Amino acid sequence: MSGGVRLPPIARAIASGDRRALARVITAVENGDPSAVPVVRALYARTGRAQVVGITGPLGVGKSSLLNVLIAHLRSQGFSVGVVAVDPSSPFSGGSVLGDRIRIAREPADADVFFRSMASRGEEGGVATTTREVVRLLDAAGFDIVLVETVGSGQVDLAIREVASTSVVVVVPHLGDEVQTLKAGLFEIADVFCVNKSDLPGADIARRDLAEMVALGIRRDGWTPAIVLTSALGPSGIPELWNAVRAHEKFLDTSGQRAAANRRRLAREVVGLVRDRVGHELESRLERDPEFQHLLDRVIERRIDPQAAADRLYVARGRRARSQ
Ligand SMILES: Nc1nc2c(ncn2[C@@H]2O[C@H](COP(=O)(O)OP(=O)(O)OP(=O)(O)O)[C@@H](O)[C@H]2O)c(=O)[nH]1
Ligand SMILES: [Mg+2]
Repeated sequence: MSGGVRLPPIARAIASGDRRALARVITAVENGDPSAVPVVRALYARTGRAQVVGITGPLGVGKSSLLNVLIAHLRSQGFSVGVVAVDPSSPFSGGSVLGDRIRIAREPADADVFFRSMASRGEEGGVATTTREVVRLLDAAGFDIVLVETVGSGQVDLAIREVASTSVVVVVPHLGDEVQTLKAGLFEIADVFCVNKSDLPGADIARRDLAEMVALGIRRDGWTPAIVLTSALGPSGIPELWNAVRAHEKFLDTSGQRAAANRRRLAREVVGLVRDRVGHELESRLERDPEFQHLLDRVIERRIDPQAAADRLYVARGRRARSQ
């Protein structure tokens, strides 16, 4: 879509800073309401301006508490901040639980902070798509910085990589086995390691362990992950945390990695959308396809194996596509 396209009224409202319109469309996105689709699409041309930072890490390490003090720091510098917290427990089935879990103190009057928590309903890919769309809405709504909190496991990590230009992995002193897990999964996505709860003993040991780990691994993009110590309680280390994020953002610009990563992300998104469509189309067509049903009978009877059935269908599909 080009600049001259007229926006639907609700999209225009979002772009001009109407927070209620924003909240309403985010709810629609979360609910998979088709009315959100044209709004998100119309606003795409206005996205790409916000700086999107992911905050991830194991349960209870203090991600929400950190966000809370980070927001205050960013507000004191004049930035507007949108926050999406992808919560592992469903806020819809357990509203009171959510109240305990998310400890973001909000100034209701401050229109330059917008906070939203979302359930991660566990459906594959769903969180990633929803998160991406909500981040884009916040971006189009004009927030300078968008912070995304997710718990570091499984699909949610992928979501972070797909939406954030800088990812902060939060850990706590006494990492122990956690370091092993981190090595496997989170290391590639950690642009900044944040050792939170550094008011507790063992923070320096954690820093040293992480430094050893960082020294061992060479990242493909050439960035050396920063390590910062914070406490959300003091608070302390918050400006340092933000400086580390900024240093990574600067690296993205000077190294050309921002453009490359952006291109890769969007390529994955478009390919994923095509794959979804092809998959759905194929599924519904195969259900009605006598050849498929016949092959399936033979698979059930153990006369051919599933791979062989797939081979035949794939070849037949190619033939059909060529003859069209
Ligand atoms: N001592 C200490 N406690 C902290 C610090 N930051 C957070 N906490 C405490 O750790 C607990 C968990 O904090 P949260 O901010 O909810 O952690 P979280 O990572 O967002 O938790 P989940 O979203 O449930 O994964 C709370 O009791 C906080 O008060 C810190 O810097 N030092
Ligand atoms: Mg939290």
